[in-house]
Amino acid sequence: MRIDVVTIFPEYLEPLNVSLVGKARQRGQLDVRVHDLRDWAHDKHNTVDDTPYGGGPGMVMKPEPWGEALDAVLESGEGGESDARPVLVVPTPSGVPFTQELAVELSERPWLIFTPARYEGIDRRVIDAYGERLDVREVSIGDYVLAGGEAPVLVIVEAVARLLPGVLGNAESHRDDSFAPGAMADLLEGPVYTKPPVWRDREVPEVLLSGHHGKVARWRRDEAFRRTTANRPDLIERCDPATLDKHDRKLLAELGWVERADGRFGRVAQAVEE
Ligand code: ABV
Repeated sequence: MRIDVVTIFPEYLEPLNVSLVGKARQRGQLDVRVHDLRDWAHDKHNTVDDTPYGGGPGMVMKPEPWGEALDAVLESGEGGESDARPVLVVPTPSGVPFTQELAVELSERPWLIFTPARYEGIDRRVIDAYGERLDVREVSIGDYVLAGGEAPVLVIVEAVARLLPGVLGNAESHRDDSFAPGAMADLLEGPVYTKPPVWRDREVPEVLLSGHHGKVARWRRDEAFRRTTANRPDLIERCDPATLDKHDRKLLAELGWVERADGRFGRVAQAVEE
């Protein structure tokens, strides 16, 4: 897979040289190219932003440097690995939520181009113009506002890179990831333990030492339900009831969840305090 990143802070992308992504690059599984947007800003101060039409706070990134940068990146791919339509990934708080499903989709494409913005964003005409030549995905990594799209690029690239064939070692592997399609049906993962069996008077749950695979699997599933109900009740609410057995239903009931008429689960209505 080829990944291009155009940014005014190339040094912000240094973490792409280390750990899983860095190793994938060394092995030739990933071709990452980081470009400085200011290379395509030609005035004395390499200006990349200007005041917004219509007024308002902040600055907007000018279209001309982005246009030249993207043309140069696209031209560098001609005749190469990149005959397929590249994906233009634009991190923005107004994008679609970045999910494991989107990570899988992106991991199946040969060429991703990221355009992290600072200031209030990029002049809209850039995204509209390149939308005619590229598959644009405006993506948000969560409901909070950052100072720029560089940190989201690091997040998205790592989530995608670990899905590429041969990138994850066998010790890791993503079959059981929370959120992986086909993991424990949309439940969060429970707690994990390793040696020693007693640490500061705290014992590893006995069932994990029992060697009883069936009991271990059930315990893990119970812990997954406890965590998911506590931290992500929204996942329980949209859980497919057909994936729940009698034991699951009993546990959910103990945790204060009830099966509604449509089969889905909801929190037991709480009495309103005086
Ligand atoms: C991109 N906040 S994505 C650019 N959550 C600026 C801020 C920002 C993003 C996100």
